[in-house]
Amino acid sequence: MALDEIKISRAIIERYFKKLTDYLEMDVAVVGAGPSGLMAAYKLASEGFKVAVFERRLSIGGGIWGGGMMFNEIVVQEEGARLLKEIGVRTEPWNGGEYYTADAVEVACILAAKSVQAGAKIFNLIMVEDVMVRDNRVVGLVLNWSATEIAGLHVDPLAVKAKYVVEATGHETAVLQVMQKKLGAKLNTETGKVMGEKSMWAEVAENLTVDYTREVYPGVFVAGMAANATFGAYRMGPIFGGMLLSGERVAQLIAERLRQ
Ligand code: 48F
Repeated sequence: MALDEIKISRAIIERYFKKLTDYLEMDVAVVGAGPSGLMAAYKLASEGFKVAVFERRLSIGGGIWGGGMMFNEIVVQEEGARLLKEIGVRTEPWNGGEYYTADAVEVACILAAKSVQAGAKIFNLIMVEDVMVRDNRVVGLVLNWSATEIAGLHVDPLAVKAKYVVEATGHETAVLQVMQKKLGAKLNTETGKVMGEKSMWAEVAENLTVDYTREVYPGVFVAGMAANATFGAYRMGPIFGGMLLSGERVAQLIAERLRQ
């Protein structure tokens, strides 16, 4: 078969632009393709909602790849192992089932594949640089290519609309930071602001991650490490069950709202 470079280019451009234009409006926009964001996308897309994930980096998976201190094994507790098994990741009991381990590469790849196959669209290399607010509610995101930021270019962004946004940018809380900076947004926390993480305390932090998975500003839910950082909880270090469970929880909360 003769290969034609222009046809190959045309195929990429046509397909990508169809995908992007199809997702100018959606039910849920997830910001950040780490474990919490990908699990949220998988669960919501599995229920038939229209979901896109915007990820600033080339690679998706966030902190999964590095396991703990770049040892690429993931540790989860029983509840987290349930979610990994559900998506088809192989887990291995450790110390008679006190914990479970999984290969970090397998977790990242399967979680991403499952969310895409469930119908979520992942847009990598796109960063969320701002939000759109109408009547004190976030109604959309302002996007730009990550490359413009890296190159320090001033290029105007584009925008998408979403009924709900999941802030899953991890320690950075990038979406909330910009909302605070540009809008002086008052968040649903004790101080009205992102409170910042405390030092490591895995047991308490894992439960708080799920508890603090909630709407923090009309239209914006926090999940994963962003939930901890927003509500001033402890960090949990290299245990990932709370991240996955927080993704599941945020999907349940948003699905309830969307069905109303
Ligand atoms: O950090 P990350 O993996 O978030 P998470 O789902 O999971 C945290 C764990 O990986 C780990 C941990 C477990 O014990 O504590 O840290 O809470 O993924 C966050 C993703 O968000 C992307 C970032 O590149 C990463 O892949 N991100 C950050 N800012 C933006 C963004 C932005 N402005 N726009 C788009 N993506």
